[in-house]
Amino acid sequence: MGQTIRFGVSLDSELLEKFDALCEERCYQTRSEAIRDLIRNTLVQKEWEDTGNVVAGTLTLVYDHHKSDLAQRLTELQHDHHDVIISTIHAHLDHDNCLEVLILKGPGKDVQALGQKLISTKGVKHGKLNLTTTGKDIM
Ligand code: NI
Repeated sequence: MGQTIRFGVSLDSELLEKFDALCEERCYQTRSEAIRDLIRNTLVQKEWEDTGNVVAGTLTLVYDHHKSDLAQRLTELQHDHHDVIISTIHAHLDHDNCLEVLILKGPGKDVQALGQKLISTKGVKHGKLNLTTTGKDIM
């Protein structure tokens, strides 16, 4: 971790008002902490865009396990990509619906491709991939 540097930011007053309102809404104690989070989020996003980097993330899927061979197809896809799946949690939401959360880690392009394959599998009602970083290069 480097030393802390103070720097000034020039900003339109209306934009600053909106930013301060956002800081309050999101419970930031100081503008600095909010700006640090914004910078970190942008750096994390850049990491995923650079698809060769290793990313971590979760994929949430909701599906009806009665739908033809859907559960089996999802399991097969997961076995085909076991190298990027760290863990899977399955919850039976109700009589029909299942919720699955996959914890993923691997090259950005592989994690995103698997996420897209699973989400677009016919019969999946909802899917969302949330990517983050291993944090290795971010303070
Ligand atoms: Ni289930």
